Amino acid sequence: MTAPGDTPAWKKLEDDRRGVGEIHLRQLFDEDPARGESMVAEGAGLYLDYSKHRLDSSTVAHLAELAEQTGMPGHRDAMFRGERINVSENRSVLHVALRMPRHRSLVVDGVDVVREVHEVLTRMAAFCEQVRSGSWLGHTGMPIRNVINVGIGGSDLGPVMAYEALKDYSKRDMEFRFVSNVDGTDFFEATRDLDPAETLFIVSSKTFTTLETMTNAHTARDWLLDGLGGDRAAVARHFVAVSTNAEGVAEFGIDTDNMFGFWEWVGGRYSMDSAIGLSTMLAIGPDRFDDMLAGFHEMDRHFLETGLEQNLPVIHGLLAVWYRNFFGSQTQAVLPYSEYLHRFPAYLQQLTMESNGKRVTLAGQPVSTDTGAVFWGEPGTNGQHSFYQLLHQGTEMIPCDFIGFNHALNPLGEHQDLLVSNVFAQTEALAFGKTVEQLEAEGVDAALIPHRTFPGNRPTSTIMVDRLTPHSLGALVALYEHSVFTQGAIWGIDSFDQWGVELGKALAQKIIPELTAEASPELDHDSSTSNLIRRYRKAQGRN
Ligand code: G6Q
Repeated sequence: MTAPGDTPAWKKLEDDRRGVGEIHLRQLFDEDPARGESMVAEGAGLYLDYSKHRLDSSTVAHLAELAEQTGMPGHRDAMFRGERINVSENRSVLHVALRMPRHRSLVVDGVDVVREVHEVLTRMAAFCEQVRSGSWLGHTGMPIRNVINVGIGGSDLGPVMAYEALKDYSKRDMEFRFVSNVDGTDFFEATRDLDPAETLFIVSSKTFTTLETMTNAHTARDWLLDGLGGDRAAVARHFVAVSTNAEGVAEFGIDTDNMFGFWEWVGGRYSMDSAIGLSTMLAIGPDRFDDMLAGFHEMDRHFLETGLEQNLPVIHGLLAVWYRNFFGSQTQAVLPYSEYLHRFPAYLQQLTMESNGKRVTLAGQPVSTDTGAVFWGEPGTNGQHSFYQLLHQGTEMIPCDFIGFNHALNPLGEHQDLLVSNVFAQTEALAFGKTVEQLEAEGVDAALIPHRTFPGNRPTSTIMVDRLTPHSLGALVALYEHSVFTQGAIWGIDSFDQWGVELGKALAQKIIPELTAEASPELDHDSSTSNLIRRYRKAQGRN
């Protein structure tokens, strides 16, 4: 793989940055009034308008050359073939196999992974039918009304986001909750008003060793047994597991017949469409879960089969590279105009920042260019009444994704038209701003003109979707997954490991016994950490 900075395309892009990159969007639209119709791409039911970006079609061609010259398309094909592109963990990266149709086959290391995927999906569907129909009974003979997913990180963020996003399609007479934080408050608040006799826990953990999840799972087991009179046989009717660690699941006391597996080639943050999506399937039902997988798959095919300059995830990823590397943009905002997508930015934070927050190349050398930006966001229109001020008039230029829908799921009066008018108005204002001349023509007081001027030239993508459905959610998530892939491949990094997260898993282990030991422990930390430990011990009445 060639380092991005060593490619001929990089030099052209440096020129573009000094050329078209300095031209105001007002002028770019004056010179090419049709760019709003030509700088668009469509695929898997999504429409991307990237005309309000600080580039022209030749820059897009140069960015596509950068992708070619860094070997991105070959890397993509290697992922789809099941090659071990996660080099630091020596693993294949096959979330795309999770959504391949049943008739397909993908043999990796002698195993047809698609067949295995569908075996698990079939078992999940049978289980979900039982719970949803009320035929799966709890220990005391009552049907399940409450489902609590216990997991963290990739075993939580996808399930929460998908449940919230697809709530309109969910079984409304069931309650779905999610416990992730090791802060006992999370468990307490999730269970305080529930009857254990009607509650099912899904313990979701790829490794089944994660501190937070195992702590919450043990607390859940105690809560259940306390509530149901202590008969350990109750666990089998109220606990199921989603994991790759059958031994750990059995040790916990969950019958492995009630375990839904997945594979080491599914990264946590790429797992919401695996068995980790069991809570999603319980909420929306197996058929709609299939629709979601079909949406993912349609975007996978688009990514694999469409030319780079018409390829949504590729264009999206190239734009991220353009701003990160040529404008020095450190952050990117994601602004979904749907209340149902209120957890989507948090989900994307993990997908993007855990994947591309890397500082060495696949070969272990320091990278020669900046890598992943900070992702953040909130749903519109709420964000407009807070941080959009900085987007419009701050000193930073922050590229934004606006995500809008043609049709509301809850059409009420004129809400939908008002909502979408805000999408269009915001992107227009960010691009074109408001000039001194316009303000003067409006008769604005001269002293106020500097305050009321909007520089514009602030880039946005508009992603329009017909309606939020399981299918379109799948396509939207896959768009971002493959955009992240495109960026990581160009930067030559491993987007599929997460050693920074592993560090967090190990660090607390040393300090736990130092906090809990009866006798004052020997501390060999820095003075700040040791002092904080001593103060905390004192607050607990320990010396
Ligand atoms: C995701 C990360 C991380 C992981 C959690 C939970 O890509 O690896 O967020 O999902 O740490 O891990 P377990 O599923 O093993 O409990």
